[in-house]
Amino acid sequence: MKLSPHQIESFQKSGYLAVPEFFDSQETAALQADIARLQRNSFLRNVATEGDGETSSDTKQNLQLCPANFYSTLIRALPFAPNVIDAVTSLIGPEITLHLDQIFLKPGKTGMGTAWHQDNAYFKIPQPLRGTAMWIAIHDATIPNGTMSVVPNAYDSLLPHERDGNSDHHIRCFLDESKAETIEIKAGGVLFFCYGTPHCTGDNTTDTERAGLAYHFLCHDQTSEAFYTTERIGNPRPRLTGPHATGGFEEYGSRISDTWAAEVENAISEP
Ligand SMILES: O=C(O)CCC(=O)C(=O)O
Repeated sequence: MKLSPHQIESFQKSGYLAVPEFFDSQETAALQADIARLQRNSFLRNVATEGDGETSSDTKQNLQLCPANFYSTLIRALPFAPNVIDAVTSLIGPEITLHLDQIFLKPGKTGMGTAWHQDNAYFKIPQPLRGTAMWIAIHDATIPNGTMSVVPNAYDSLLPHERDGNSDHHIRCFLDESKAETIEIKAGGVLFFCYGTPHCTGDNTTDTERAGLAYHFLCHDQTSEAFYTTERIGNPRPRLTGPHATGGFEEYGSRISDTWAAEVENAISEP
């Protein structure tokens, strides 16, 4: 899927872009099956706390796995998929690197949202429009199950952030929520939002779980040498395009590009 000039302009103006049906039904089924496997094996951790930012909550759940690529060759392969590389380079390219990947899963009824924040409060790149999240709706993301909200045209200035008492590590900001847009998106759809765009998710008030798989990409011109070495803290940061890109070989020790289609087949054919 190639993004149109209108979509690219819309992202660059408002700081976000929703793309329904970015992944087809087979790819979406593969991601659903693989995330169910990770959950079955208890790889996701409840990061929700009782308001003090420390005490693990028994009643609320914000299940997270970060990074997830160590546990799933499918999740590892996805950023190398040609349509992902095409879309991300057209938004923030030309030389793009995968910064981070993570899963957020909100069980039915007890699932808790993630508070308002700007990713650049964590990442601190010089130009917040040169990095983007790609948040994939693994299940239909609706208002009742706490889909993503964003504030458009607000990426330029970094708001003050503080520790979020409802999470053991997240930070949060406070803003005028009347400017927010809540985006409902079916499973397989994608929401791109740049590192400066304020965003949050809501509680899941339905009976069924909802997950999002988030990747963060940035343009190489926003990085330093330390980004790939001392600041990496054990998480590979594969270069996806540009003269240093090796199809994942340098970062993972084997070629990952061209494996997406086979990984999808594999994930859906597993019992
Ligand atoms: O899915 C969520 O609850 C939050 C995702 C998020 O904040 C992010 O991807 O930056």
